[in-house]
Amino acid sequence: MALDADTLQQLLDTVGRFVRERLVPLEHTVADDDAIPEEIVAEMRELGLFGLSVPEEYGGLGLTMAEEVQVAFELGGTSPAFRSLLGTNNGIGSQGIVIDGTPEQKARYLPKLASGEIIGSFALTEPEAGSDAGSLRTSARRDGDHYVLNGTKRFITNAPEAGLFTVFARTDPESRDAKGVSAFLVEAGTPGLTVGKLDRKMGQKGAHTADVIFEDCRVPAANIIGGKEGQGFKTAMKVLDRGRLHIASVCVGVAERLIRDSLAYAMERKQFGQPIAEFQLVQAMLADSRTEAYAGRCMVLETARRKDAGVDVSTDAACCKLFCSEMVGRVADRAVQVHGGAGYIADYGVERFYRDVRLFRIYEGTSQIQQLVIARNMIREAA
Ligand code: COS
Repeated sequence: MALDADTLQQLLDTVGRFVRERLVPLEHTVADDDAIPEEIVAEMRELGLFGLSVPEEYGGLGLTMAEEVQVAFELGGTSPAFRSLLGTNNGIGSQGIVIDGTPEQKARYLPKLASGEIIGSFALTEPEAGSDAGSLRTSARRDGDHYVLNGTKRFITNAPEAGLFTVFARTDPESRDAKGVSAFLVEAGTPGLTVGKLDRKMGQKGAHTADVIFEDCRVPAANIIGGKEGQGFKTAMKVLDRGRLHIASVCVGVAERLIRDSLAYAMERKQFGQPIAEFQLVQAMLADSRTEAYAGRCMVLETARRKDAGVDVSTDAACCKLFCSEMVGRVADRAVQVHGGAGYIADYGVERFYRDVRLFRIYEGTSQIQQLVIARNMIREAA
């Protein structure tokens, strides 16, 4: 349900204040420790940040997409690792249930995801299946009123923290493509499920990924999302359509943060007797970044509003993810350039953002997959 304008503004102000006053001061610590302090996680829970997109009847805030992207703009104002921890509960770790789950699955899991009592995780990618998501090999063999899962999932965000995994596995052993794939809800602690060691990543320290391994892991048949085999790939695609829009909005938020930092530095830093912001070549970098971030903000808001109106935004969500993730890469590069030597030194934090934003062009569909989705849909519409 859409919030009234005042309530939405209050929410955005509260999240903005939380980001500036609680999260920004901890950015270095979180990167150094590769961990988000427990008291911060508790505050996130109190603010309802794990349940932004979960319907109100299951304890979430039930935001519209247009409202959610505005919250994500605010969350982009700090290290992406913070957003990553609550991102899966609002996106790929819960939306399979919200979109396609049975009433029982919704009632059992959504309240815990909305409150942040458990962390949700999305296990699609495998050692040999990433962009070609339909080719996955993890198998799910029916055995009485259970399925037996075997296989390995790779680079799974929040796997070490997760209480619930949405796992994609092949229920039709004869199939080789998307049609034989089903989605399962697998609780952490189920015998046969293990999480590998933490991946050592380029950036986003504090956010964790790891392998998830299934060895004769028995999952109740009631935990197949929607109760039907063969629907898993479509569930994944619907979840990713939404996730791509959310990631695009985080990219806009991070770009705006980097622009603020770059402007502040350029107005303070003096060379040749004046602030470097007075130099037109520096101004060009600031202006280009501002223009691109504004374009990203507009396209994300427009796509979110159209999604709320019931329009199929698969193509536009891919456009948003493609443009905004590439855009924030350019903005981060210019931010390093405006900061000069300081941009390369860890103490200033800009180099950390430069590494952090690199992931946006890769996960939830690479830029090349977005291009492919956009062009395929264009051809389909024209035919
Ligand atoms: N919404 C609903 N259904 C969708 C859909 C969407 N956005 N996209 C595809 N589908 C459906 C198709 O309609 C098709 O259904 P039918 O068989 O009934 O016609 C089915 O899903 C298979 O679609 P398609 O033939 O297009 O599948 P492909 O195997 O060719 O794959 C791409 C398509 C490449 C687009 C897909 O594999 C993809 O998005 N890959 C990237 C995955 C990704 O983001 N990985 C990152 C890791 S997850 S963090």
